[in-house]
Amino acid sequence: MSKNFKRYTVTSALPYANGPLHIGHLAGCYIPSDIYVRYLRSMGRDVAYICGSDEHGVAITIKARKEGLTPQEIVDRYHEMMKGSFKEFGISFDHYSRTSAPIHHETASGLFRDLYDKGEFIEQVTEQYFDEEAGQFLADRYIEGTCPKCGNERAYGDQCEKCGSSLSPTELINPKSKLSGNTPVLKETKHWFLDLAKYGDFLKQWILVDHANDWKNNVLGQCRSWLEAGDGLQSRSMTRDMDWGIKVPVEGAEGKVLYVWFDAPIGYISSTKEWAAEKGIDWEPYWKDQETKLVHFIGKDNIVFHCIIFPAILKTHGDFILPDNVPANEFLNLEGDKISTSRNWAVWLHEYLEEFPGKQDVLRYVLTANAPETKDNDFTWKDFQGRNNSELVAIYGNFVNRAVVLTHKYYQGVIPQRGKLTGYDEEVIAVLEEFPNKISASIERYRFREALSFVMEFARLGNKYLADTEPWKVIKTDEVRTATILNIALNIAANLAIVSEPFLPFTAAKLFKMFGLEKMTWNQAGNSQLLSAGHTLGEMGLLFEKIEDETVEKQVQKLMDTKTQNEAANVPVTPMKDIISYDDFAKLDMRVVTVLEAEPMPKSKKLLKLKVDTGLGHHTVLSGVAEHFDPAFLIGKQVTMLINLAPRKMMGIDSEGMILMAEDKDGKLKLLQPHEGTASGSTIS
Ligand code: B3M
Ligand code: ZN
Repeated sequence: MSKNFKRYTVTSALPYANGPLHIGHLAGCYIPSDIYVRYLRSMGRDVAYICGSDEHGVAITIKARKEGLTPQEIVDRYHEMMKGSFKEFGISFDHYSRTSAPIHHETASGLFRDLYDKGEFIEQVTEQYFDEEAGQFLADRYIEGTCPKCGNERAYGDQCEKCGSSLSPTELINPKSKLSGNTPVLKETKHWFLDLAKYGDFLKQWILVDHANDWKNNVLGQCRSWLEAGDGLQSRSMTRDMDWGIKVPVEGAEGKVLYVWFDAPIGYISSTKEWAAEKGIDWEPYWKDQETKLVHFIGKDNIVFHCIIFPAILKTHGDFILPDNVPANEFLNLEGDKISTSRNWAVWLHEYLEEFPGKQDVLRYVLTANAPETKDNDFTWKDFQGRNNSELVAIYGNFVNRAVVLTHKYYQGVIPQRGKLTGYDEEVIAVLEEFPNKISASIERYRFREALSFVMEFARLGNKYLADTEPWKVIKTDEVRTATILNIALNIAANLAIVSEPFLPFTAAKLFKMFGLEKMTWNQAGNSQLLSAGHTLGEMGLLFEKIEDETVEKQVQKLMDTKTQNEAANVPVTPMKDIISYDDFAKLDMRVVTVLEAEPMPKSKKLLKLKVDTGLGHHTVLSGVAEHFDPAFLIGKQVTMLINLAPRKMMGIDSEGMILMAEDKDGKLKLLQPHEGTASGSTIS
């Protein structure tokens, strides 16, 4: 199939250190890359699995502003948190670095300087939006305005999330600075552009021809639309006017940093350097030797950077290899809705770990079985429960459990000798011998869903074998036959452990322990005598357990609550009335009053008749609060009243003033009360 490489450099996108990780991250590129790498290691290959936190760019500075913290405080917090979540889910990076590391600053800055010295950048003065109040140029996401394509009023300077168009800030209609809310002005500034058009022909050949058959269709499709766009590839600025990031290492670039998408992919190289230094080996072959296979796992929104811009940079530099593949996934939705950090529409990994302790493999399983490999997909709690109960518990767990329990019961945990094989045994063994290759072939083509479905098919085969041969009945009449059945069943289970390991590493570890074995590798799989007779099994353990309706209902409820909260937050606040003078305000005589009596008004649903002590005497007020308060509740309460409102006759009674209330977004009324008892008649001003 594919060429045999000497070593592998596998990367997964560096997540922005601006928030916790959720299931969309795992499904997008971390689980697929981890499966691939675990498989390669099991095959005995030399692999560097590289990642780290992306700590630059406006994603970080915007979050810092929102939280009132410094960018450094933000990245310190989330770097640790993300690193911890990856570890808990068994994402087995060889190295997890961060782009604030000195070695990264050095590497990215060095690479920029190198291209600069070769004259690869076009220096260009352009007009960019500037916020005069904040005294700052506004990078992409600091500008919001109306999308010229779809009219969305909250489009960003670089992209409209509603219609998906990529934009430049000057295209926005009615642009506003997110820093001050003011309309920004255009001001001249110098930047360094990469002339991408120069690489157009090379990129077309390399991607659309050389990789036409091995790259995924969704990736090729996006590349084609960039490479074949009518006006060709546009040059892109590799610098920004910002103070958070890597300083531009040339003269006359004060106050400017490298564009985050220039520095972040270089983070893969710096992280590899850091890893190699710790191991005391040379990093260079992992990035420069043609016999190294470089694979970037990413989400679909990162395709242009990994397939066009970064390769153009590597190619121009000249020393580096280019990726052999960029298997990008599409997006994962949650219960039919786009995952969103700002709307809190997500399943957060740290919360999952608290609520489903020890069930990392269940999530890994569901996210792989339902991975958005070729199109966007949906995660639902119902599907999560269904796959756990009817696949992991009922098939995988049930099969392994029966084989192990029966061996303990009939043979004190010692693997029995196999006797003469039946035709059925031979058929099953033939399938067993073939399965690992079938799974390998899918993994090597980055088809992890398909690979996992084969793993499950293999477990199903074992389960069926036991159901068909019924050793628990045969034991009563034929001990030799029972021994043969269990020997074969245990060997299926041991093979299952090997091929499951990339997908379900925690489960595989438990299985190896249950078999009393060190971890076995892929090269050993496909052998029906992996476990030899006489070998003693280890201690039994529980692999999977049923997930009850109420457990998933609780999760669904949590999401519904989020939805309700979001909807409430979206109800607009009543706009401000016209400005008034102090004199207008001073005309209002507002007092704290005490309710002495309260009774319903006959024939009125809405009105209560109140007698209040205003400090100046007793007044009667009709108040439209009957649907909100019980008369008895109001008696004795201190409330706020406008006492000099012209009396009004209602239903034959003079109402001498107005009780003031707060009305919330749902139209609920709240009393306005002094926070401590106050003399009736105290003035409010
Ligand atoms: N941090 C974007 C993202 O998290 C970006 C990836 C960088 S990969 C070099 O989607
Ligand atoms: Zn739009």
